Amino acid sequence: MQNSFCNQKFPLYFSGEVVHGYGRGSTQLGYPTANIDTVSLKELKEVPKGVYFGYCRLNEQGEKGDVEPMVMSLGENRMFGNTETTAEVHVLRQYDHNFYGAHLQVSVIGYIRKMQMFRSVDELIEAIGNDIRVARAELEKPELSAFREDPYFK
Ligand code: RBF
Ligand code: MG
Repeated sequence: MQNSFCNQKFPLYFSGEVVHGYGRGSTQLGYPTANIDTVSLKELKEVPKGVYFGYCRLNEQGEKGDVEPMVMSLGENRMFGNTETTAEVHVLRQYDHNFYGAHLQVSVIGYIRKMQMFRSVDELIEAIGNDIRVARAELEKPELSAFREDPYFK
């Protein structure tokens, strides 16, 4: 499958350990993100920066979790003056704990938009809300339903 706005081939699989980020996602934005360790990021070097959607699974203490929908940002968080590339996954499910040290498997199945520089944090928050609506709508499409059952998650 290929997306018309982005020449990346999907699905794109990667996995890695959840590491500490800047701690802004949950506090400032209201959208907590699991940041993936930089070793795994090398696998993403050739992948265009941007906002993506797909599925992920969180494996904690060796226990496989459920496959959950997610949105992901890949790039520099220019809004906050960061210059290093990060991959951050926001899981579309409410959790009451953080994921530090957990192993996250990710299957990226589509591209949403480019990373942007917004005029305010409020505009970024609004954009993320919209990304989530786009992701949910895409993932409801029958032609994408098989990705939840991907053998990658078996
Ligand atoms: N940061 C940006 O600077 N520009 C963006 O367009 C942007 N889009 C994002 C979209 C999603 C779905 C998510 C989860 C994050 C996005 N971020 C973006 C990253 C955001 O700045 C980051 O998660 C927080 O600063 C916490 O590190
Ligand atoms: Mg984070």
